[in-house]
Amino acid sequence: LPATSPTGDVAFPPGFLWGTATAAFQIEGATREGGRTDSIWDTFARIPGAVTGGDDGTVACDHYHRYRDDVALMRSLNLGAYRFSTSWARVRPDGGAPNPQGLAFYDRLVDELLDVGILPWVTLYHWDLPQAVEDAGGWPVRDTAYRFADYAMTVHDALHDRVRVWTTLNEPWCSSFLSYTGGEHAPGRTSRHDGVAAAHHLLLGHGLAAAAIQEVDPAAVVGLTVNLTVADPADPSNPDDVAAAAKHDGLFNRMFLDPVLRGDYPADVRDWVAPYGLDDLIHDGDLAIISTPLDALGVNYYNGSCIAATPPAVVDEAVTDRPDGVRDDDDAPVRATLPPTPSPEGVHHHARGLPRTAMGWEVQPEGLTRLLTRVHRDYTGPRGMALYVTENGAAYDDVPDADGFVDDAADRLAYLDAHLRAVKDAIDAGADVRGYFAWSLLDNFEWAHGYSKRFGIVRTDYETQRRTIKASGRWYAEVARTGVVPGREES
Ligand code: GBH
Repeated sequence: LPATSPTGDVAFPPGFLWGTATAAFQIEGATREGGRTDSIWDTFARIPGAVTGGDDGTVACDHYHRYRDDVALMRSLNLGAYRFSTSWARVRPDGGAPNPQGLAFYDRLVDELLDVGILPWVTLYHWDLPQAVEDAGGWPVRDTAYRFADYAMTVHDALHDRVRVWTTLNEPWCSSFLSYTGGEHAPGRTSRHDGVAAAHHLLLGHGLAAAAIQEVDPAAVVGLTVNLTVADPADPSNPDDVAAAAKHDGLFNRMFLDPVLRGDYPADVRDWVAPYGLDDLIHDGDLAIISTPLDALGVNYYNGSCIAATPPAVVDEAVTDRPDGVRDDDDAPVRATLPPTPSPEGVHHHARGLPRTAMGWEVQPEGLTRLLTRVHRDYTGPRGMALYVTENGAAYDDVPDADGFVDDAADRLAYLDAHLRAVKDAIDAGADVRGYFAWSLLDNFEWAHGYSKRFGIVRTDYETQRRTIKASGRWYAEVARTGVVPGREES
C-alpha cells in the first residue's frame, strides 16, 4: 500500500534531479537546414494518412532557431536537468560523414544550458533514423547497430568535454515493434520478423555504443531508457489471463530488460519469438556486448495495462461517456481495448474503468510505484545502478484563455502530482530513484498524432510559436525549486 499521503506535503531526497524531456524530431523543425537530411519520420509524415492532419516536423516548435529562449524558459522553471536528443540525420546526414554545422547546433545548446546551470542529459537516438540508413535495411539489418555506435561516438567526441550523461536509446520497444511490426511509427513496416530483428539490433547498437563511450570516457554516466508497463491480469483467478499478462510483460518489459541487465533473453520470450528468427540473429558475443554494465537506467512510464487472454466482449461505456469526459479529436469511437499496440497472439488489452488521458491511456499512478520497486529489486538494485524516471506525463485537450494560458490543474497537474507521489512511495520502499523528467517541456510533434495531442507543461502556439507556461508548469517550477510536492486540498 502506498505510504505517502495522497494529499500532504511530500519532500524528495536532497539532490533529487528535476527535469523535463523532449526529442529532436518533436521540437527542432529546420529539417532542411544546416545540412540535415531526411529521417524516417520526414518520409513517414509524407505518407497520406500516416500522421493526423498531415502534420510533419518541418517547423515543429522551431526550437532549432529558438533554443536560446527555450533554455531561458527552462531556467525560469527552475529545472536542474534537460533531457534532449541529438538527430542522427543532422549530425551525420544520410548516415555519412560528420556534419560540422549539425554538431555546432548541439554545441551551442549545451553551452547555453551550462551557462544557466542546467545539466544536459543527451539521448543519442529518439527514433529519427536517417532515411538513407533505412534504405540500406534499417534496424532489421545488423550493420545498423555498428553505424549507430559510430554516430554515437561522433556526438560523444564533439560534446564529451561538457556532457557527462549519455543515454544510448529511447524506448527500443517503440523503435522495433511499434515501428517495424505495428506500422504505427516510422518506417511503418508490419512484419513480426522485422520487429524482432530490429529489437535485437537496437540492443546490440546500445551495447556497442555504451561500451565505446565507457572505454574512452570512464567518468561518463551511461544508460539506456526503456518504456515499461505493469501488466495486470484482467481476472487474477483465471490462469489464462495470468499467462497472457506474463506474455505481455515478457515481450514489452523483459525482452529489453533481461538481455541488458541479466545477460540473456528470458526463456519464455525466446520461445515466443523463435518463429521470427531470434536465435539466428544472436551472434557469439552479442549478449556480452548488450549487457555492458551501465550506470543508470531510465524508465519511461505513462500507463499500466490490464491484460486478458480473450478480447473484451462488450464495447466500453466510454464510447459515449468517457470517465475523463474527453473525446478523441477525430471522434473515432473509443473501444474497450486500449490503443492497439502490435499485440502478440493471445494478449488483449482491456479497460478497467480507470480515468484516461486524451491519448486514451489509463491513468494508474500506483503502477509506477510497483514498477520502480520491481525494477530495483530484480534488475538495478543488485548492480547498484541508479534509476531515473526519464519520461512521465499526459496529454489533455487544453483550452487556452485569451492570453494563451491553460489551467490544467484538474488534469495534467493532477496527473503529475499523483505520479510524483508514486515515485516517492517507490523511494520509500527502497528503490534508488534519483531524478524525474516531466514529458514534456513543450507541446510538440506527437508522432502519429501530429500536433493534435499536447503533453507540454508549457503551451506552444503553433501559429506564433509563442510559449505560455501552463498551471502545471508553474506548479512544477515550484516543485523543482523546493524539492517538495506541495499538499493538495482535499476534494
Ligand atoms: C514516449 O513514448 C516517447 O518517448 C515520446 O517521444 C512521446 O512523445 C511520449 O511518450 C508520449 O507519447 O496500449 O494503452 O497500454 C511512449 C510510448 C506509450 C507506447 C504507451 C506504448 C501503450 C499504451 N508508449 N503505449 S496502451
